[in-house]
Amino acid sequence: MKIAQIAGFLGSGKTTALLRIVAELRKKDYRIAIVVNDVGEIGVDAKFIEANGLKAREISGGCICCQIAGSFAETLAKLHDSFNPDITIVEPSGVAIPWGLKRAAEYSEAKTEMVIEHAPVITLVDATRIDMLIRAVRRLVETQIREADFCFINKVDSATPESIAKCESFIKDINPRAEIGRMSSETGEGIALAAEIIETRISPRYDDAVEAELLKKQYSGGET
Ligand SMILES: Nc1nc2c(ncn2[C@@H]2O[C@H](COP(=O)(O)OP(=O)(O)OP(=O)(O)O)[C@@H](O)[C@H]2O)c(=O)[nH]1
Ligand SMILES: [Mg+2]
Repeated sequence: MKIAQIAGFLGSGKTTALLRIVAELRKKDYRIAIVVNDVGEIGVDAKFIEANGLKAREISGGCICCQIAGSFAETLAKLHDSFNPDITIVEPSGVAIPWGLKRAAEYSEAKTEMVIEHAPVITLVDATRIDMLIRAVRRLVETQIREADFCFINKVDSATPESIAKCESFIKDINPRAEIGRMSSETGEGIALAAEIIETRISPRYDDAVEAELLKKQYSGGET
């Protein structure tokens, strides 16, 4: 089962983008499940989603990349056994750490007969709030960018060219490896690309050594 996570700070547009990306993937007849980890209010109407032929699960009560990694793994195992999705799209909470989520997803292999494969980690960066993000939650946003394979500058329909450029240089500084795209759930820009990335590419499995390296970069404070 392939796991695709769409990371990004609170309100960065994850749910809106996820629903559009799922619609795109559904055109190709994939079996898709959605797992949403809401720390606050519920953002996705599970009944609505299921009426459209998908499976949806909500997990609350903590962050699935750390505090409740076990219930996340359990949920994935159950989804696998009952629905056997080709792709499970995960919306982590806005404060989740992508590599922690990879590790948590792999725990599910101990719970049933299944193999987890990761789609590229996609991180959304809200271009309309880039100044606030840099000012107020810089460390967290840096981590989400550093651990991404692909960063989408999101909400480009209502961001200024200056904000978009600022996002781009912020992302490049933190993670020169990451590919960068633009997204808008309003105009549909970037949605087909995100779906294609999820469909056709894979990202490495969780690796202690890689995480240690990422943490070292984060706490050395030298590179930003
Ligand atoms: N202009 C614009 N607004 C957007 C876009 N995508 C989402 N929004 C708006 O941004 C707000 C947050 O969107 P959500 O999709 O709920 O964001 P989220 O990241 O899932 O939020 P949390 O789950 O609360 O962290 C909503 O008011 C959306 O309508 C976009 O592409 N352009
Ligand atoms: Mg959401």
